[in-house]
Amino acid sequence: MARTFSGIQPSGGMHLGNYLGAVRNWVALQDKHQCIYCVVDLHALTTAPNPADLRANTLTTAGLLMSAGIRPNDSTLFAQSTVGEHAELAWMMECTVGFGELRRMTQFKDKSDRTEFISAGLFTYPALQASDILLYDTELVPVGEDQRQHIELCRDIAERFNNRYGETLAVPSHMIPKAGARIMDLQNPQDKMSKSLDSPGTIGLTEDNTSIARKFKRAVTDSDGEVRYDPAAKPGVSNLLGILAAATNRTPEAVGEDYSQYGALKTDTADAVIDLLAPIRQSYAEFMSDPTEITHLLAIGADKARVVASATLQRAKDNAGLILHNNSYNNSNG
Ligand code: ATP
Ligand code: LTN
Repeated sequence: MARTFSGIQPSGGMHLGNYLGAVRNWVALQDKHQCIYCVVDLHALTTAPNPADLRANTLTTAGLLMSAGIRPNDSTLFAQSTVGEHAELAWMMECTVGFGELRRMTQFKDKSDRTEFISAGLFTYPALQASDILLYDTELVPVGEDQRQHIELCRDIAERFNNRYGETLAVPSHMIPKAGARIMDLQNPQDKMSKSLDSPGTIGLTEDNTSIARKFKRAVTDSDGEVRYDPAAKPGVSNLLGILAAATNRTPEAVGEDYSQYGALKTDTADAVIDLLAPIRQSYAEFMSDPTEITHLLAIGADKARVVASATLQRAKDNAGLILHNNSYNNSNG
């Protein structure tokens, strides 16, 4: 069966953009593929979070994924740091990617502009991401638009590795949804909705209905009064159309034709989002009533992931000329 892999950072509460851009597709793919989903806590270390926050956010992110419909019995759900192969293959990926390639990554440029201490890990972040993906012979990587460049770089890394050392790593493709791939902040519609910005224009996945309705009511639009999908000229209105389209499985252009007033568009978008998120909020409350169960499920997931990851890592090390201690010991002992 084809394999799907994707990851999410435990950098705080998940938001509507994570759900519409990525997680909703993760859930749907479970019926077609063998799916592996990872809470990428090592990636979160790039910005030195408080340890207690990181630990708590890893559990709540896993809880949110299950509340959104990830089934740990069918899929493999685990925390990145518990499968050591990720960090080990990442070094080999760092030696396969070019400094110039990493320097062109727009996520690095954006994030380094916003931080005082720019860690080397923030710069080499896509090499660890390539390791995540390539360890599982992944065919498909469902992500939002902001990750397109990283997945393309991952393909280049895999191809370069294979050219150097012979066929070793499967070359993956990205899956980016037509609607919902880039949800913008409701207060600053020129910026993408983000966990780490902590903006009043972010809609959390477990936010209550009143708060969701209020945030949509206050969403920034413009003063020309025309409902039209035009992200460059009308970012606020286009974002509302994009959200409503993604939530109702239509195109933003088609949704735009149904409205002539901003007020009705805001109300209907809020209602559609409330319908989408209310069941997630309910099941999240149930999941979080027993966090030890989440820890237990993540441990089972890690055991499943390690079986695949260790085989790929051994193959990559062997092909690159690294000595496989276990094998040579076994061989010399018959
Ligand atoms: P951070 O702000 O901490 O960088 P984030 O909100 O960008 O976090 P990630 O953990 O980096 O979230 O991303 C998880 C998944 O959600 C990725 O596939 C990413 O492309 C997708 N995603 C993130 N933000 C959005 C958004 N605003 N619209 C659509 N998809 C998004
Ligand atoms: N870089 C991604 C998170 C991420 C990821 C991955 C996504 C880490 N490893 C592997 C897809 C596949 C982000 O910042 N959203």
